[in-house]
Amino acid sequence: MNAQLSPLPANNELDAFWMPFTANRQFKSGPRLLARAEGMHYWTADGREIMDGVAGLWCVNAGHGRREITEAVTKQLGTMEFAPTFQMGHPIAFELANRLSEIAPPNLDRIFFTNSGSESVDTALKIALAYHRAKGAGQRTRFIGREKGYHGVGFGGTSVGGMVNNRKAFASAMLPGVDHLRHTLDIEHNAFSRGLPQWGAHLANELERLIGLHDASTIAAVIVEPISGSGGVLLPPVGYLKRLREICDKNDILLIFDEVITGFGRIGKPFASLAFDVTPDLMTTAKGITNGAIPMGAVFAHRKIYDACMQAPEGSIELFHGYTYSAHPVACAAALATLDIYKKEGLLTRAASVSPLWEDALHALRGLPHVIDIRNYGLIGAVELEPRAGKPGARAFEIFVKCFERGIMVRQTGDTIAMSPPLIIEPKQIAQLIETLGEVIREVA
Ligand code: PXG
Repeated sequence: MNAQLSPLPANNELDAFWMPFTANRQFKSGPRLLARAEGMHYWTADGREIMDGVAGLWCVNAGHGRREITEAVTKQLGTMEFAPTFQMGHPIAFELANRLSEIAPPNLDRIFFTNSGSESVDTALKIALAYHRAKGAGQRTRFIGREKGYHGVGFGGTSVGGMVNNRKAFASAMLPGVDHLRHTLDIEHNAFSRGLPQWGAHLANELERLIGLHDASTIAAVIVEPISGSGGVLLPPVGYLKRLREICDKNDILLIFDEVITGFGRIGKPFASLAFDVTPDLMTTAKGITNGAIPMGAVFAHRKIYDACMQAPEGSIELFHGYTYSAHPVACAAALATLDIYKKEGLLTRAASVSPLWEDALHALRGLPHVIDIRNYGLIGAVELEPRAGKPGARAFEIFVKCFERGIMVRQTGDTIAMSPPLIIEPKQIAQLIETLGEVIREVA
């Protein structure tokens, strides 16, 4: 597969595309262009094979180029390319909601469709407000997020998020009344823990402190990622999420799990909430719902929330919220085909059986130069590097670039290298991925 796959843009043709979350000028002086994908691999525009260590961007859980999805999408485009879902409906939207409700955590079986993780988050925050209002508690307007959390880029998601670079330029436009729990990363206590760290469940008690400060009666919801992805793969200490659930229950505060990354099999169960046995009131998803093939997101709401909102007068719209493309028929077709693949190939639970091997492979990198922590759960892994003095992120960025040159794609966030391969990854591919990363880490000073 060495033939050039598509015409390369000349360097002066790269300016029009203002790239997201990208160092545009740096990228455009040495572009990394992907042109084709199949199974576990991408091919660059000049024909090099790259193993995908991040499932695209944490979304291509069943691997690339799945024919079944392509066929379902093609068929749907030929049958009905668009249909509205405002005061109208189309059958596969209902079919998809029913299918999702079958794999949902207990009672989280009312599904609101969006087009991305960011929209799912903003939708969930709005549903939380609408729920309290419907229950006569409209004064509950505060949200509690967490440091280093990532909840997309809408104003709501940015406000509850906790990554400083994503917030600082927009500080004046953040939602009022948002507070944050401290994050759960503690390398001093938990370095190189395999799976969930033992130390740190008590960090959840900080929610009680924030409740003491603001009063429970002002707080609508707490939102956390069960495992933070973008913030650098931060794991919940054993017992931490259960404790958050208890405190929320005691204070009538809704608990929202942002499962945009952890959903759809990433950690060995359909959702992290099932893996950790903690059921939130709202769950946000996207990415793996369509294997990344067509944009789509979904908010899973507890029945009690849907039912409370359905108390509005008969004939009135219960929730003044929705997107032109909510339950877009082509996205629904892609999602249904994706769920079929997940089921047929057991992919929603496969990470559980592969993760011991994944864990061993990753932890073999312990002891390499500058490696200060390794974190893993399910098919998520992260290697934390010591930052270069005065140049945060530089070492990890160099490793990311070198990995790409050597034929593996990983993600860099700060001084963390994160990995989340397609759930179809085979043992020898795990070995290749981690060995290549190890070679690069040895070379980069
Ligand atoms: N919530 C979580 C937990 C996410 O990880 C979003 C919301 C937003 O989703 P959309 O579809 O609006 O991008 C995300 C997105 C990375 C990386 O590797 C992670 C995401 C996006 C881009 C890069 O750091 N997650």
